[in-house]
Amino acid sequence: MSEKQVMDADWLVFHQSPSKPRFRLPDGAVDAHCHVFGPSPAFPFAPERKYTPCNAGKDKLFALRDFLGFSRNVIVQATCHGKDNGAMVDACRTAGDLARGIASVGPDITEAELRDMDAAGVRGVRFNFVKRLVDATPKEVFLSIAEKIKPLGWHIVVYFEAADLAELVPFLERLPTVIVVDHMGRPDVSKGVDHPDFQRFLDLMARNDNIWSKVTCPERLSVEGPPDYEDVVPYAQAVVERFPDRVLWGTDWPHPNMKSHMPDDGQLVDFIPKIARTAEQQQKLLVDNPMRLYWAR
Ligand code: 0GY
Repeated sequence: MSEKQVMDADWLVFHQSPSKPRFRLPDGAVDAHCHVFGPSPAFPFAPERKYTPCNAGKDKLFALRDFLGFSRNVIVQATCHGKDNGAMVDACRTAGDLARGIASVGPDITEAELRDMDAAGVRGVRFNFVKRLVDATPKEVFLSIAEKIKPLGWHIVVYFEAADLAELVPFLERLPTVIVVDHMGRPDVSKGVDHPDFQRFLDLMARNDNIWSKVTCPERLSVEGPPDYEDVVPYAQAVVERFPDRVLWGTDWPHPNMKSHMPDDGQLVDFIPKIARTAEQQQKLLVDNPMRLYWAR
């Protein structure tokens, strides 16, 4: 008998009636960081998960895509599904050319399994170092996975907390593919852009032109909070202005583990012109960069 999967008592469900963004997205805009949760029981959550979310399936994701004015999604495997990429791959297959995926795999993944996922639209793997989300994986294991996915032309998405960056730098600089850092490496925005921690992240990007950043999740990083998330603006602006060709943006729908509040996805879209202030920056952030990384073939 499978266990009944009831969402955590303190789980916040995604916004049920987001506002229509005032910012008009450029044609062909990509939501390059979002997830699907289940729906369970068709796609059960993994036994080793650290949280049990609400169901948030592909139909709801695609409806939000259309409502906000996006054309495409990059669906990132969420840790609540462990290494069972079924829900994410199913969503990619349903969307066809309108979605790409990022998987979570173990070192025992076979070439045939990778090729199967590639055919469904998967273009990378995620290495997660956030301790509240996953049990630690040895770096040697990640390096062996990196070698396996490299021949497919895939890249690696990394998720870590700012406090862990210094220790991770040598490892990141050994990875043989494009690397996409989630949420600007999660800076502590109370410290200021000039703080050595954030400067370390900018330096890492400056030294390594294979390292990209998602300028995502003001709702997670902000101390000030909604609706404007003003304290996150200087951080995202700094990354966009310095590395306009290596940035991506996404909603992070359905916003796992948000405890302070549930963001209005329309307001999140309205954050974009504050951090990418010119039409050229917006075109790169929302269309050209994700298309180059995810839809080149
Ligand atoms: C995010 C952030 C989080 C969760 C996950 O896969 C996940 O469970 O990514 C988080 O809790 O910070 O990028 O969605």
